[in-house]
Amino acid sequence: DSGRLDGVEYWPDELVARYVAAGHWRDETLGERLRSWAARYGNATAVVAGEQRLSFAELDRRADETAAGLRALGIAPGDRVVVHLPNTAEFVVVLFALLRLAAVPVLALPAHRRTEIEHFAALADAVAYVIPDRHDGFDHRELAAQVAAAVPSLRHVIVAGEPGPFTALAALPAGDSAPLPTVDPGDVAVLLISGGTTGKPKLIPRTHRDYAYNARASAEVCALTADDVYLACLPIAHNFPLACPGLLGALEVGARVVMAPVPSPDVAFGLVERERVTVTALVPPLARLWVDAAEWDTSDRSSLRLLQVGGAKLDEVLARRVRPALGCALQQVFGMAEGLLNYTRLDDPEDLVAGTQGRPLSPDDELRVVDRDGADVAAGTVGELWTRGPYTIRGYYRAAEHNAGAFTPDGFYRTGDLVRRLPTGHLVVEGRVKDVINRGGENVSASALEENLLAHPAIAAAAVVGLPDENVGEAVCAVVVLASGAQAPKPRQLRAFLAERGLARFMYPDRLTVIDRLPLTGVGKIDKRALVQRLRAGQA
Ligand code: J2J
Repeated sequence: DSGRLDGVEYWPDELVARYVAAGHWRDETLGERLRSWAARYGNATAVVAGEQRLSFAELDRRADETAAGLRALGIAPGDRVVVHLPNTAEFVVVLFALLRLAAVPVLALPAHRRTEIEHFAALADAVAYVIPDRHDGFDHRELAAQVAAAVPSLRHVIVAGEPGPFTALAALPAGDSAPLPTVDPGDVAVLLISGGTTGKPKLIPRTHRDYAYNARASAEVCALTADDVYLACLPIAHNFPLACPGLLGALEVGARVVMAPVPSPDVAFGLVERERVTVTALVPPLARLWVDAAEWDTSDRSSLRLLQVGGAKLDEVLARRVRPALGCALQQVFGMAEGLLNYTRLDDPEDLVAGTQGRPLSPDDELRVVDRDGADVAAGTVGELWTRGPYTIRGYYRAAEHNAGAFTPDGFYRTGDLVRRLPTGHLVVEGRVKDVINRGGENVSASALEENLLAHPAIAAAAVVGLPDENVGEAVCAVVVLASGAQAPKPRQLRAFLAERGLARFMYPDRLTVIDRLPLTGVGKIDKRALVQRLRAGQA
């Protein structure tokens, strides 16, 4: 097709036929989905952000107006546009406007800064950059000036708010009512950012039909209906709150989406009470804050029925505290922006919900658990997860060289995640392939040690990393955050504790560092890369 973006690996014809025949892939584009939602749900509230409330019909109209304005600026089908907006109504309007123009949003996280934004903008040859004026104490217009100076393809900076020297989103040229371009369901809809905490982030091309399926099937697994109210706590540009089921899945069924400006319980609990929120999604460090805060916070959370937790391994002890503390069900989600989503099901027994990271969303998700040589491991043993399916990409955007290693010749994505598969099909995440520390020839699993450290009553959070060491090659460094009011365990006490738990001696940390808070990624996962940098610089 002439409309197809370059630098994208599309699915082979036989799989296209299969996913279409199965009914997963429909003749639908995300921009057109909004039109049918507006027809069906009309004046019902679609999006709540601060004091703004947009109905489905208003959202539809504003998306059209903004699309016309962006087109009048010169943004054309296939153009890439870096969208760097926090959880606001503008994010939703701009997203659908670009989708309708067949322009491709690159969905940056609010926490991204110059290094990341310049990398995305240059890699994608972005023509425009959409920003808030200020957010979280940071002036995005200053960043935009630097990015515009460094990236020659960038022609427009569009500002939600006070524009400074740039173009205000609220004052785009009027545009005309010429028909919008026809968009092919197999075309790239959005470029997501990869979550990997090693190496430069990659761009992930998601097509209209695969992403629509991703959202629709996720809404079904969560039994989402028009009576639900979804609270977007995590940054909305991230795959989890955007489409799992998130914003897109909620709108698909006529549910309302409430944008939380920050995910902390002091703000979010107020929104839960005010808007009668039924569902939300968090990463584990936030889930811990919520569960702890629920012990003393008296706001009314009785509307909550489901808390999704994913993005990193959820400690089983914390998992079991969710229902007693928050009065709602837990759903574990092991997902990735590259595609594959695993969910625990609403009717799964408690042990599976607390102790596993769920099972694949689609009957057409293909999973292999393999050893170092790429051979399938025996059932129930740990190996690397490889996957292929109706909403898993076949390659990163403009990354042919990297793709040769990250994907198999027959199109499986090598996730880099170590998992164990139970007879029920549920997966238990056992760490990352690269998160294994080679200590004098012994393999130390960072996640296994973290799990044991977290069992210590004085330890509230833990991250284990390897650091170069003259004697053992890589030393095992445990960085911990103490529980409030707790004393750091003495090395001898900690060793005795780990021995008591049956941990092999070579797994004991060589170094224990106590820190006030662990560095987090843009979506709120523990950022091990930043942690290693700090440790090497002697700052932790
Ligand atoms: C352990 N590791 C997990 C889990 C993700 C839903 C939920 C999460 C993401 C996400 C997402 C994990 N236990 N429950 O996109 O839609 C780690 C794995 C995985 C990587 C993907 C969604 N859930 N992970 O986190 O693209 O290592 O997506 O490969 O940001 O996070 O990161 P990301």
